[in-house]
This record gives sequence, structure tokens and C-alpha cells, in this order.
Amino acid sequence: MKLTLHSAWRASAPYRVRIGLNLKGLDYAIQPVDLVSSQHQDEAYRALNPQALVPTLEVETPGGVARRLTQSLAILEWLDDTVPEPRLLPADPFDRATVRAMAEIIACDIHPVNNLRILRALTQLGVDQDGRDAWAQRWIADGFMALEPMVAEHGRGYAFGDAPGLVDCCLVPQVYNAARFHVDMTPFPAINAAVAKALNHPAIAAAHPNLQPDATHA
Ligand SMILES: N[C@@H](CCC(=O)N[C@@H](CS)C(=O)NCC(=O)O)C(=O)O
Repeated sequence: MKLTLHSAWRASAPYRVRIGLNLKGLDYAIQPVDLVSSQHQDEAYRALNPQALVPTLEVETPGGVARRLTQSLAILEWLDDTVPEPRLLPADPFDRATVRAMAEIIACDIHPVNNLRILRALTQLGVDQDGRDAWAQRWIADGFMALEPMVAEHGRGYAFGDAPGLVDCCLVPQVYNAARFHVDMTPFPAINAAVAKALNHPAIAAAHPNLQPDATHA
């Protein structure tokens, strides 16, 4: 199976998928997409991903069939279905629902309102850098307030349980993103501890933005 991930070094959603691919021990090529110059809105990229968002995962099966997958959570669940070990989602249905709920706080409720296109729309409405930072800080902190007790309850080293999984795939990039917006992380000790542990995992460390081929600065 040949895998190509259309990724952008600092962007959260492809960072989630890089962590998942690395945890599964899969080889993949990175095809960088430059969000700053809006390469993701070019016709060529839209042909791959009509939403004009990263990531897109191109999959070439051993039979030579080419498929394209979009949406980071869908890609991570496809990975778990295709390469079951190590599991990103637990087997127990209640645990699976809890893991999805924790991941979706990040992927469905925090991230979408702070995405590049939203920040660009705020700029067009006259909101300056301080205003955009305050906006992002507000919604990241709001989501982390909900997530913090869940990590405290369900984490046993990692964000859910004692092995890295779907929640870590989403949480590590979101905490990286929070640092870019200077979010005060002191109210979130359980999240901080889980992310510190996750960042020590070699597969997760290897997905870091600074190690990506398109990283423009560390
Ligand atoms: N729900 C999507 C979100 C994808 C997404 O928003 N990606 C961002 C980077 S993290 C992007 O491409 N932003 C470009 C823009 O907002 O113009 C997913 O999880 O894959």
C-alpha cells in the first residue's frame, strides 16, 4: 500500500494524521501544501480535495487501485480499520464513544472556529492580530475546560488510557496550536501531563511540525 499525505507542517489536521500513521508504523510520502500562499485553493489541489483543506491521503493499493481520503478523523478511523494494531480506538463501545467525544471536542468544536479561513475572514472584518489571538484563546480554552476533567478521569498516562490513541492524535496538535496563540495552559494540568508524555513517544515526536520537509522555521 503506497500512501501520500498532502500535509502542511504547522497545520493541526494533517499533524493528527501524521501521528496516526507513525503510531501504525506505516511508511508514507509527504506532499507539502503551502497554506500561506493559498496553494490549497488552487484548482490542482481542489481536484484532490473539493473542500480545499488539508489533509488528503492518497492510497494506492497493491492491486494498483488509487483512492483518496479526506477529513482527518475519517482517515484515522480508516487507518484503524485497515491496520488494526496498535489500536487508535478501544474495543469497548462505551470507551469508543468516549474517545470519539474527546477527539470531537477538539476536531469539531475547537479547531473549526480557529481555522485559517476563519482567521482570514476575521481579518477581512477588520479584526487585528490581538483580536484574532483573543478569539482563538477564548475557544481553545473553552474546549480545554471541557476536556480537562475527561483527561483527568480517563487518562492513565496518555489522554485516554495507558497507550497512545485517537485522543492523543488530536490533542498534541491542538496544544501545539494553543502555544501559537499564547493560550495560558496553567488551568489544564491533566492535558499538559498527557501531552508531555505523548511528546516523548518516538512515533508522536517524529510527527512534530519542525521535523517536516516544508517547515520554514523551528
Ligand atoms: N475537519 C477537517 C479540517 C481540515 C482543515 O481545516 N485543515 C486546515 C489546516 S489544519 C486547512 O486546510 N485550512 C485551510 C484554510 O482554512 O483555508 C479535518 O479534520 O480534516
